[in-house]
Amino acid sequence: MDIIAPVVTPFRNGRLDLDLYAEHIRNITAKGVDAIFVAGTTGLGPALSVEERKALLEAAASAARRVIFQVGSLVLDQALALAKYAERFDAVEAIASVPPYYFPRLSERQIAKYFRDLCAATTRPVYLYNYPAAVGRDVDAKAAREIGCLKGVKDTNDSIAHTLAYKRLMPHMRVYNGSDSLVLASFSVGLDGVVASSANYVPEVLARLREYVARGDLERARSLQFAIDEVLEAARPLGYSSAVYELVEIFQGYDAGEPRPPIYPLDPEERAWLRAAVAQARSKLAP
Ligand code: ELE
Repeated sequence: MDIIAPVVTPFRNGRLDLDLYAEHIRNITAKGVDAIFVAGTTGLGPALSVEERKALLEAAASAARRVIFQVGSLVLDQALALAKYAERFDAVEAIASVPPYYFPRLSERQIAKYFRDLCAATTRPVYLYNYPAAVGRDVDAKAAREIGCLKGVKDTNDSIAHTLAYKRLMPHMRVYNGSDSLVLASFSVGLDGVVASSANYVPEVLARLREYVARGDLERARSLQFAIDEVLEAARPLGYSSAVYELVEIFQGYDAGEPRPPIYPLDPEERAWLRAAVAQARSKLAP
């Protein structure tokens, strides 16, 4: 069961800090992360230019052995170009994409065509990144099977049954859940793993949680999950995408850079509040 980190994208004064990006990836892979998800939600993928996404992929491929590259775009040519570009890197084990978003009246057949175009553009496996809360549409297991060429899915969904359905209908597909509150559940039902933003700030905790599940020690695994849930509860009202940077600093002890507006960084007061708010959870997460 894989622990996959949708890595944060560090900015300094509006520009990518690629050295920090690679360093962060090296740190979390040394602590139990198996693969890196580039330009996902936590990585602010939809807010990055094509050139920025290419630069991130290059840095990730130099720092990690296994990389999944999120190429979703409303400009089809850009998504296809990114999928092609990824073929240069041996570390890229799959291309992932959100379905075309924003336009609420696209048909299921049109969504399927988008993914088939992606599949045709690359020799690498193509994964669906399903995130209905963000994208405004659900590409469920039946719709995914209809597409015909998908080799995996990351389902960011609060329903584990929704994620399991992909495995039921397509047993050979790699199936990951993307919700931080379902790490325990994902490991317990035998999914292929998780894509968890908390892998940015508590990678060693996720590795321990996986170990407890493997040993059948569900009580210890559950208390780790509950402590992660406390962190999420504290961080979400501040704007989770921004709070993740601060959580890396709190838990890993180094500056993880900043997001880029319109994903505004936290104010100093918010940062101090978050640090105090997660203090208890932090002691529960300590080994
Ligand atoms: C998850 C988000 C979901 C992680 C990515 C991920 O960032 O690409 O709060 O459960 O909607 O999609 O972190 O967060 P929630 O895979």
